[in-house]
Amino acid sequence: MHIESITMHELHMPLVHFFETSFGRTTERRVLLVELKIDGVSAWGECVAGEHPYYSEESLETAWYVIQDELAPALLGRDIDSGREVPGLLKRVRGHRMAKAALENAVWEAEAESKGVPLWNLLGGVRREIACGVSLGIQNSIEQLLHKIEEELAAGYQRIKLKCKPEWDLKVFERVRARWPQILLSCDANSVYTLDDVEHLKEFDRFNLLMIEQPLWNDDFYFHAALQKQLKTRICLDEAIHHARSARAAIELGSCGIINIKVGRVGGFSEAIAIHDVAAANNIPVWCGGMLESGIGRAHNVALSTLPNFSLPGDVSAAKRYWKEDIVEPEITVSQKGTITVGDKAGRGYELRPDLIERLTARRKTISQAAAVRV
Ligand code: OSB
Ligand code: MG
Repeated sequence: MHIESITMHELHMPLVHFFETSFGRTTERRVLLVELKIDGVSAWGECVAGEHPYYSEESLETAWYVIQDELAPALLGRDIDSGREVPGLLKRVRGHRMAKAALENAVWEAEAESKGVPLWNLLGGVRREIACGVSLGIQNSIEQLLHKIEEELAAGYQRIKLKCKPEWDLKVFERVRARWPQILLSCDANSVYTLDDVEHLKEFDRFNLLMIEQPLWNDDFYFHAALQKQLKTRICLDEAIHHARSARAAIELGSCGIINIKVGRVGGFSEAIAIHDVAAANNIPVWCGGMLESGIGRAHNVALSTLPNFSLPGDVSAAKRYWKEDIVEPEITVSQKGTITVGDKAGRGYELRPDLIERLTARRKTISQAAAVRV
């Protein structure tokens, strides 16, 4: 597979409902897509970096720069056989995993297309139906949240995750549990608590939560291990897990009982699969996280979720929860039993809508071999 050119597309996509976490509220996504021309055919990847470097150090702008100046030049003109070769080619650049993932995942798409197999199959998937949950942001009122939960449960979702922060935690869980004592319920703090909150976090044990996601610092798993010893509820790490080695360290330390795998956060499908395998070998269940993706990133998350150890419902939910119109067809939908089914089509499994992509595009840049200098 010969990599001929790389085009970055920045799309502006308004969310149907704002999404609020402990680090702020998002109303419109700026989505960075990469299009790789490989043997004359386009393959796509999504960079899940946010508008601001709040969830991680990366942002759309850092990804734009590093793809343009560092990563694209390392790939252009190469002849490769597999997505698995991409991490090695990009290794010299430290970090910037979301930018790297966008490129690597596009190569996996191309590989699946060229072999005539579905992407999920190429990744090592074993199930045709994946379990879906929802991530519900902080709302303007608890009543509004209860109303949303009711809607999502009626739509069939198998697990409800609540974004939380001090002042939006215990009193919220009280109300939700009073109404739904049995549902699969979890929470995600996005690193908002510290060790001063240990007594407060112990109160979470009263609510029979499936997990508490990333309660402490984004770069920590040492103090998460200390916290886990004091909690009955399992800790799930998200932000802190960057690769298979950190997953192994976190598991050996006892920092978590569950791992959230986001393909962007870990630098691409190869590393996501490696984390999946480390977790599986240690009996730690994983699930697929979300980053408010457009159809391309969502389709990739669906494919990844078919691997065997993705045994808990992921944050992989229907496109209509985020977008009035999504850029792939058929629309990604969730069944009444809270599942998404994968098909037999080669590659991504969903077609692009070029006219819509064109309409949503705010900025575009093509990097071709001639312009790229490799030292
Ligand atoms: O921590 O899982 C997170 C969105 C942006 C940044 C961080 C997170 C999230 C989500 C969204 O929870 C999940 C989704 O895409 O539905
Ligand atoms: Mg999270």
